[in-house]
Amino acid sequence: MFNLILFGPPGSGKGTQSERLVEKYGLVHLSTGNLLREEISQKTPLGLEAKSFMDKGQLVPDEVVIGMVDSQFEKHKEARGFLFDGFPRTVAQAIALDKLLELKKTEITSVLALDVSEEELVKRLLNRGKTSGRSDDSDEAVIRKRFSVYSNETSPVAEHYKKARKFYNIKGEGSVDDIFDSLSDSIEKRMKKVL
Ligand code: B4P
Repeated sequence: MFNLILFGPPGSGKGTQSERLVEKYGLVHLSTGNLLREEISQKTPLGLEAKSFMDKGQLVPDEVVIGMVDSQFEKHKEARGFLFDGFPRTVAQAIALDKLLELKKTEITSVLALDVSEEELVKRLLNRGKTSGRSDDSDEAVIRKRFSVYSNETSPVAEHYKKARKFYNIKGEGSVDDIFDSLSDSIEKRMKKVL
């Protein structure tokens, strides 16, 4: 299997690039943000719990997110690989993911991290907030809170994968097409080694 993580702060383009990458490489797209928003729109108990965290710019508790990922694995037993988008966001989630993949006799191939300045991120998210109806994108204070959560809880995940020599930085500013080309180049280098 070929399992990728697309990593980066809120608004760095993980969702945008993932949609194209899964199509090009035939991977299953596993976006925890999208899964949570689906639960919210269906007003499930999990969705109602998640919304209270997301609206404040906080992370949804690890056990909720890990359970959700586990059931996606069950649903896609035949996948040739996964693209994880927005997951893992804590070291506990990264450790849980390693274990889940080990049970499937596979592992993360590489982590591609999108580098974008904070000023550009705020601009993108406020802009999306105008049209998406996402409550976590409309308020600059909530956006700033998401950055502080990212730097405290999510950036240590980078260290986890750096230690495993699986972490690669990619310039995340510029046109969507140029960033997609850089990601594709990096993926194809790793694919040659794995497949
Ligand atoms: P997510 O849904 O993962 O979303 P995100 O981090 O806000 O954005 P992403 O990086 O995907 O940006 P996008 O491509 O859309 O998380 C939302 C919330 O869910 C979290 O805050 C948290 O509460 C919860 N959550 C999710 N996963 C969790 C987990 N594992 N554990 C706990 N909680 C979790 O791009 C953003 C905007 O930029 C778009 O409008 C796009 O059009 C624009 N854009 C993209 N690329 C661009 C480019 N090159 N130039 C200009 N604009 C660009």
